[in-house]
Amino acid sequence: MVEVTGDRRGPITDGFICGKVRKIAEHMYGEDRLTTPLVRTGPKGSGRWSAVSWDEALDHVAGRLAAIRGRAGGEAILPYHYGGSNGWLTEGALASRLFRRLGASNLERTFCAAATTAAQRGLYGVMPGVPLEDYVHARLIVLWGVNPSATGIHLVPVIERARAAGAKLVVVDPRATPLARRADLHLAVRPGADLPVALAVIAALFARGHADRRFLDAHATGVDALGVRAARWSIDDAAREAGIDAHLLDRFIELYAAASPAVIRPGWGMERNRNGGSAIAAVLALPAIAGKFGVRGGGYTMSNGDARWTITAETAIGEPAPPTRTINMSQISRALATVRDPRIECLFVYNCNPVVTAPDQRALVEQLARDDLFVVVHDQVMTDTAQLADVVLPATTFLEHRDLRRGYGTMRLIDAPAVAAPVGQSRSNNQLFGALLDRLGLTRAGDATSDDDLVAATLAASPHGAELRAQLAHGFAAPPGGPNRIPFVDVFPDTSDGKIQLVPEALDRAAPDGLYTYRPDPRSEAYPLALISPALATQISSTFGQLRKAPGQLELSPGDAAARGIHTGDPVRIWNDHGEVECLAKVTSEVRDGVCVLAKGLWRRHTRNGYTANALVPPAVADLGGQATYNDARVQVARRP
Ligand SMILES: Nc1nc2c(c(=O)[nH]1)N[C@H]1C(S)=C(S)[C@@H](COP(=O)(O)OP(=O)(O)OC[C@H]3O[C@@H](n4cnc5c(=O)[nH]c(N)nc54)[C@H](O)[C@@H]3O)O[C@H]1N2
Ligand SMILES: Nc1nc2c(c(=O)[nH]1)N[C@H]1C(S)=C(S)[C@@H](COP(=O)(O)OP(=O)(O)OC[C@H]3O[C@@H](n4cnc5c(=O)[nH]c(N)nc54)[C@H](O)[C@@H]3O)O[C@H]1N2
Ligand SMILES: [Mo]
Repeated sequence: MVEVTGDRRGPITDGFICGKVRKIAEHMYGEDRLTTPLVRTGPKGSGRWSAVSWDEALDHVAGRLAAIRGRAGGEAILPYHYGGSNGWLTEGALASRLFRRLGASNLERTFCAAATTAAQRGLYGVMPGVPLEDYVHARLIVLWGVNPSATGIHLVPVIERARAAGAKLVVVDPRATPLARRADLHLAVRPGADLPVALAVIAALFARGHADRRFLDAHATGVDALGVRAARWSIDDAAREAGIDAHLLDRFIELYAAASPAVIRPGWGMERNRNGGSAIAAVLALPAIAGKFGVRGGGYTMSNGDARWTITAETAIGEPAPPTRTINMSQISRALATVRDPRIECLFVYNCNPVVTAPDQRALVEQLARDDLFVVVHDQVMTDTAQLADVVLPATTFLEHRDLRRGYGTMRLIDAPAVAAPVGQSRSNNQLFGALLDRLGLTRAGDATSDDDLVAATLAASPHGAELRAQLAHGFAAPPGGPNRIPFVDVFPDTSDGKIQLVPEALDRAAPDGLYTYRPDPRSEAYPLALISPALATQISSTFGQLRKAPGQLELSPGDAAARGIHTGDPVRIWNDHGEVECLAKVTSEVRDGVCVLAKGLWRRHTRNGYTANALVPPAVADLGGQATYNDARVQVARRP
């Protein structure tokens, strides 16, 4: 493998890719790459390992799984995986078959997009949003808690083309992101205050006669109920809560009401706090209230995972999910400490690096270091999580195994072949889990086991399988119905009555205080600053963190820094009741007062005391979906002497 670049056949990729994945060769062939199975020989975390053969490693792991299951029951085993960058073959597939047949505990996967998915499904069901390509048609683009310059670079040129044709740009973000600096309007809200802002917009749209009554009568229920809840928020009150100028909010309302096509791109920054689910629901309600659907480039876009692919891995897995208990991955520190009957005795980690991506890092590190917890990690490099494992197994990268994956934003599916020889003895997830199924006597006649068979079984289970297979043979497939459907022209909600549920009953019951109820900012005298941990352009998740040389930096506003006598380059301490981080400060007017930033994806080596932003993130969950609340940390900061 010498170079990776963007496919020119894709209308969105258009020949370029992010700087992050361009580093893949360094990752594949670098010194941190795992090349053989390793078994711990010293105390946990000591870094003392002995290299063993795959046969020895598999015998050891299978033996421990069988022993734990025999003594304590299958639920004492917890598979721990996120798989944000994985497709159908490497996330799920044979791993699901293995852990289902073992009767292991289920994992509720809530690091990302859990609140968003709950809200979106509740309001619209499974409905594809506005294709990113269609943003060129928009007259107004609203980026709400999203930073495409770092996390969705292929949208940036589309936005620029729309702007060149006269479109306006609004950004709602506590930080002055690159696009916020170029926007027509930037609402620098306090983290967690999007809900009052969106409700005040809804209330004003109703009060000023901007609500599209004809559209709502035809396509929505819960209109009056939402109107009543939104009416609790005036523009002045919402602006005060969000710490923004009320005139700017007023301007946004008028811009949004007047523009068509208008499209909202909500990101994942706003879901990660106590109000996240209600906030995203209120934002997703805006295009319905204001009648923005029904034209090309009008509406909203989330991940477009809901493109109605009609594909499921269930047939290929060949084993229904057992009714075993469910553990929320975002509360793993507590689960390991407190869950009983049975206690979790084995954590099997793959596609995940929880030591630096899960909340409540200090407590999690303590739990993982326990001698009575058997930890297996399957990964490509020696991650911070692998450091604390009993057994480390070398995994292939996406260039060394096949995967069937869909775009995150784009409505495209690709069957990506292995194009490079696996480094060392690395094995794919299906090779690993297939071997464990065999060793544990859990493989059954008729199981699809090879990647070929798994892909064939997955496509065969789709009513559109033949059509998808034919397209895949030519590079990539579009969802049945095409990649450029217009919401409310070509696609409609698939809720029970086919209408938008503006106050879905199930969500109203699920949210602790009812949907659209604001829970106040948790800042206190002791912890007055909101710490958020967004992505950087150079680093988005924890992947490739081993290649990063630069130390972590806490970004502070000039006002907050001056109040604490802090200058750029100073060593600082950031703390709250959950943990403490020691790193360097950077003073910048790109963050608003009251907010500080420590990027996500840092590894333990990037700070002085070996803890990252995740040490300050509470193990609490958002109002919907069991979502992790990464941006709900409140902290104090001081200069270190
Ligand atoms: N190349 C590449 N692209 C990726 C990924 C990758 O690995 N590689 N990963 C993908 C993944 S998993 C994800 S989740 C996405 C994340 O994509 P984004 O949603 O863009 O990610 P973040 O940087 O977490 O947050 C976006 C913005 O939200 C702001 N924010 C924080 N809190 C709040 C709030 O309360 N309200 C508002 N309005 N804004 C807030 C932050 O300042 C930040 O600028 O990126 C995806 N994109
Ligand atoms: N503080 C803070 N923390 C956050 C967030 C935040 O905003 N703030 N955001 C959260 C978000 S949006 C996300 S998506 C999560 C991501 O959380 P994680 O999923 O834990 O993070 P990744 O860096 O994507 O880790 C994936 C790991 O899987 C490995 N891997 C990749 N492919 C394979 C494979 O095929 N097989 C195996 N066995 N391993 C593989 C990679 O080498 C990497 O170590 O982080 C969350 N953590
Ligand atoms: Mo994510």
